[in-house]
Parts: sequence; structure tokens; C-alpha cells
Amino acid sequence: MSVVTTEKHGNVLVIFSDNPPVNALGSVVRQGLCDGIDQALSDDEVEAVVIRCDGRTFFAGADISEFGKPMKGPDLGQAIDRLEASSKPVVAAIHGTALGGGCEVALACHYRVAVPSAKMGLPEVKLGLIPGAAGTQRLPRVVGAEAALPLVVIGNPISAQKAHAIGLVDKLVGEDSLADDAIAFAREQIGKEPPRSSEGTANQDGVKNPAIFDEFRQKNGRKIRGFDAPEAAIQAVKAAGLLSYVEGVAKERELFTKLMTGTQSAAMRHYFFAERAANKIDGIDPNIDLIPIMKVGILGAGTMGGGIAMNFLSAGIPVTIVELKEEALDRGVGVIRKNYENTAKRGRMTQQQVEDAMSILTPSLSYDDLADCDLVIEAVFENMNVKKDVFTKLDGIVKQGAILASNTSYLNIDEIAAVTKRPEYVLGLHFFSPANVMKLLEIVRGEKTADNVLMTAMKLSKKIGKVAAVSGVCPGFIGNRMLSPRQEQANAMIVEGANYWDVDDVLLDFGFPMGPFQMSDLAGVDIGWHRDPDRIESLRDALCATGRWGQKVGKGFYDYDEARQRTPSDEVRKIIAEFAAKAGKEQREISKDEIRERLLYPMVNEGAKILEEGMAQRASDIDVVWINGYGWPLYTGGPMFWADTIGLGEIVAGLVKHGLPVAKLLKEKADEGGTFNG
Ligand code: 3H9
Repeated sequence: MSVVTTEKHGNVLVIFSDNPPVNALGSVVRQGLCDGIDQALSDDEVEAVVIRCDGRTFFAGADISEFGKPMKGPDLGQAIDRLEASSKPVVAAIHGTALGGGCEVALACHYRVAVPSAKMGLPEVKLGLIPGAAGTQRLPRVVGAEAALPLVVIGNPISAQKAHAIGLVDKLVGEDSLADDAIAFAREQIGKEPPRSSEGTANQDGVKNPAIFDEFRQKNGRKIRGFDAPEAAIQAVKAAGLLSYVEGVAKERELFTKLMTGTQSAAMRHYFFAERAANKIDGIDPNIDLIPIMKVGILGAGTMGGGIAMNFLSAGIPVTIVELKEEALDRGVGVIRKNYENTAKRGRMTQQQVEDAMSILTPSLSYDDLADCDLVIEAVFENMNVKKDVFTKLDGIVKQGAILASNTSYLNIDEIAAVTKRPEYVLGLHFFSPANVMKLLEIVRGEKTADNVLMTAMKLSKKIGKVAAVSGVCPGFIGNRMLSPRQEQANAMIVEGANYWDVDDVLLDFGFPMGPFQMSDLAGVDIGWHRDPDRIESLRDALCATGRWGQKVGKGFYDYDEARQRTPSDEVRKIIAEFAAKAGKEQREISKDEIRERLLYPMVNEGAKILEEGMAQRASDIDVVWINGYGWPLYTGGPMFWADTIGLGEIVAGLVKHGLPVAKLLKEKADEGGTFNG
């Protein structure tokens, strides 16, 4: 049976799609839509049509897994043109998420009705694309270029209410009566000339006021830096006002095809599937019984503990937060409230939501209050003995069957688990700072961690809005382990003669938000410093000895002005030169190419070692970690996908040229002309 079926309700034909999980518009669905409309047009009894989906959502877009493969059946543009051309009114009945091609189907229908919980959007830019089935041409004609720009260029979906307000949805209908309401609405349209989106005139706002395009570019400069698709999207929306509909569609096709065949879109489509693959754990049944997490305990109310707590509070999960001293506890709780208040001030939360989140937070000075938690996460000082003490105590207090997690970014989870009588309930939950903002959660699977404990953490990560990836136990896990060789090379190069600002700029040009020395200034050059100005064993010691502790004191590697703008410092240049002379390092000019290769190739090499040792399940998990935790540019697909695109042979040759080690797996793959990502 086809996934698209039809059902006659008197004079209204309902065309249904039931293509789980998200009703993607694969070839069978496209063909089904064409057949459905043919049936409606050839049946004299039918006077109106409703298009509706079964399951959790209206069409969530084109089937991404078909991209790059030969087209089967009608393409989406052809299929939906037939809907719009229908002489009988066609109504889209929307629930769930009408995204991408799904939104384009809705736009081609003559009318759109939606339940209030529905969302609509054109997220193609997030896949390095623009809409390719006339969405960039129909949408501005319906809602105007100004309202279309954020939808097409930024790609975030909007609520049905917002869609209704801008004219994208004609009517909001009952949450539980979509099927009947859509049919009734369709009947009301019988006998009227159907409005066609391709003939809309709202697009002229961009012609009357062309400044909106530049203003939009400027306002969103930071968000779209480095990405190709947003600029193409702006051009397409602009074209919708300047060209005829047919010419505009041709322009959209030209831009779409260029993006589709480019590296950025390949990288971003890789990432789409990588993020979802990272949720799957080889050898564990995805339907395994999970441990219900109704209450979470956090040990430590510092920056990290507080940030971690906010994730759960925001998701409506009660949190007990424990500190040893009243003052630290009060300060921690105060910071959580302030963070929420600031979010509310920016309009991203209501005051009621702030109060709701705070009302499920229980501050405490006693470990005993953690006894009935289902999950306890410690965020105390990063020291093995301290962690062991904490876990011994927690093991004695927290109920059996509860999960004990460490937020360590580096330490051996197995060693920590070994001090408890329940090592199978112990794992690492490595949040990234600021923990309430950063997307990544590295889940560290101990040798004895039970399958259901791991899956519980995985599912919970989704509930709190994190992107998770599993790492095995190794120093620094996936992320920090790969950061180490980059930092080593950065430090080595500036002592060999590279300008430290060039090192930072190479990474900025590559697409990172920050270079290693800017990062050091931001975090504090003095973090972990022994505080003895006479003991100078590293460049960092030399900087700290002169009071260059970073941004917080206005000077670190860079000098900072009041607006926190950085300028390279003559003093630091001298300090480096003296340090290099003492270390007997000859100075030479180092090109930006060499800097890039020496920073990034050793990371790929470390990634290969991580895979070789089975510390990551798949190369794409490493990409997920680096994109979400360290600002690796999404449009390159992550370190391992990027390495594939430039060629593993090239990486090996670069490592050898710079006298750097080459991992066995990397060498093997390069020799056989292989890639990390299939
Ligand atoms: C497009 O439409 C281009 C057009 O302009 C024109 C072309 C000519 N295709 O995310 P989930 C899979 S581009 C194929 O975990 P959720 C997904 O891989 C498209 N597969 O669920 C996963 O598989 P698995 C524009 C897809 O509830 C499963 O479905 N549209 C697609 O958290 C469940 O997904 C988009 O970019 C797809 N389009 O979120 C929307 N979508 O279970 C992309 C999902 O094997 N999709 N899958 O891992 C989403 O944003 C989310 O999936 C959605 C549901 C919000 C719908």
C-alpha cells in the first residue's frame, strides 16, 4: 500500500500521508501527492481537497537521504505546482512541523490551517541549502520579503500563531479537531477562485525599500559569517521582488544547485545525520528500560554546578543543589536567579517561567538531602582524591538504583567508580562552560557503566536540550584530548617565531570563534599558575610574572581597551623573544599555511587514535563533539569530515613534513585512499 492514501468525505477529498517518522517527502510521497490531486480533479463529486499527514508531523521536508542520488518520480517542485494549479481549492492541514519542502507544500496549497502547537519554517540553510521547491519565491509573495528574510536566511521555525500573524496561516483550528476543521474550512472555499501564492504581491515591500536586505545582512553578520547559504537565500528573496515568478524560480534553482553540489552543504548534511547517529549506541537496544529521572542532585554551586542545575530546572526537573558553606550556596543560587532574570529581561523567558524554575530548586548544606535523587552530578574541584571522597560519601547516602555522575573534564571515571559499590551506576557527564548555554554533553562510559544507565543519560540529554556524544575513558575524553596537541603546537610555534596573533587569526579565518591565545586571555592566563614570579619554566609563567593575567586585568597575550578590543603587545613580543633565546630556540618566519597545518592536522591524528582505541564509536561522533563544544565551524563538517574533504593523504603528508607523528589508522586509511566517514 502506498504511504499516501485518499479518503472521500462527501465533496471533499482528503489526501493523507503516513510516512514515519517525519513524513519526509520521498519519491513515493511526491508521486502519491500527484496521484491524489489527479484523482480529485477527475472526480466530479469532489469540490475541494485537504492535504493532511498522519503520525507526529506534517511533512518535515524533502527526504534528505535522497539528496545526491538520481531523482525518482516527479521532483518536489513539479509535484507541488500541480497542487497550486488545481481548479478546486486545496487546503493544507498542519500539525507538528511543516518544514522545508513541507512548508513549500503548504505554500503551494491555496489555504493553510494549523493547530496552535504547529511550527512552520524553511530550515534548509541549516543544511547549507536554500529552499529548492519555490519556497523562496512563494513565501515573500505571501508574507512580504521582510517577514520572509528571517525564515529563509536564518532558518528557525516559527509558531503557528506567528505564522498566522504574518499571513502564512489562514486559520488556527482546534488542537484535537484538525481533521474535521480542515474539511469544514475547505467546504467554505468551494466556488471561490483559489488564491495562488505564486501570484501574491506582498513581495513588493523589498522593491519599495531595498535597504531591508543590507540591514538584515548587517544585523545577522555574526550568525552567518562563513556560511554560503544565507547570502544565496538573501539573493533569492530579493529576486522574488524583482523577477517574474518563473524567472525567480529559475534563479532559486541556480542558487540551490550550486549549494547542493558544494562542500558546505555536504558537510552540513553530514552533521545532520551525525548528530542523530551520536544518540545511537552500538550493541544497546534503543528500547531498553530507562531509569526514570524525577529529581536531580548537584554537588557544588559554583559556575559549573549552577549552570548544570539550570539545564534541569529549565526542563522542569526538580534539583537539589548542595554546597558546604552557606555563603557559597547563597551566591550560587543568586547567580542562577540572576541568569534567569537576565534571560527574562531579553524577552526569552517570562517572569512566571523564572519563578517556576526557581520554585523547583532546593538549596541545601547537607549531602543527606541528596538521598532520594535519581541522578546526582558532582561538580566539585577537579582532583582525583577529592572526587574519590565525594563518590565514597555519595555511594553511602544516595539511594540504590540512582546514577552517580562526575562532571570531570579529564579524570579517569573507572578509578572514581571503583570507590563505590555500584560502578555500573557511575558515568561521566561532562558539561561545557557556560553549562546552561553550551550545547555539548560528553557522556563518558566507564568500563562497568550499565547499558540502561548510559541510555538513560543519552535520553536525558535530549530532554535538557543538549547534543550528546559518548566517549570512552581516556585522558581528556574526546574533546580535551584533541585540544591538547593543538595547544602544544600553538605554544611551540610562537617560541619558534610565529606571531601569536597570526596563530589566533589562522583559526579565526578557518571559522573558529576564537584562537588559543584569545581563549587563554579570556579564561585567565593565571589559571593553574604556581604564583611564584621568580619561577619561570614556561612562557605562561613569564607572562604571569609580569602581571599579564588576561582580559580580567586588561592585559594578557594582548592589551585590551575598554571595549575589550585586543591589540598585540610589544611587551609580550619581548617576553617571548627572551624566553625563546633562553630556551635556545632559533627564530624563523612561519607561514599561515604551516600554522594551519600544525594546528589542525595533529587534531585529526589524535581523532584517528581515539577511533583506533575505540574511545569514540564513530568518526562522526568526534565531529559532533568539536562542533558543539569547541566552535569548530559547522560548514566544514567537523575535524574528521573536514579531513576527508581535503584528503587523508594530504594530512599524512603534512604531518610528516612537519615532523609530527602519524597514527596507524590514519596512515592505513590514507594508504588505501579511504575516509573516516564512510
Ligand atoms: C528540503 O526540504 C529541501 C527542499 O527545499 C527542496 C528540495 C528540492 N529527511 O530529528 P529526529 C529522520 S531540505 C530524511 O531525531 P525529532 C532523522 O534522521 C529538508 N530523514 O526527530 C531521524 O532518523 P533516525 C528540510 C529525516 O522529533 C528521524 O527522522 N527539512 C528528515 O527530534 C527522526 O528525526 C529539515 O531540515 C528528513 N527531512 O525532530 C527538517 N528529517 O531515527 C529536518 C528527519 O534514523 N528534520 N529525518 O536517526 C528535523 O529538523 C527534525 O527531524 C524534526 C523532528 C524537527 C522534524
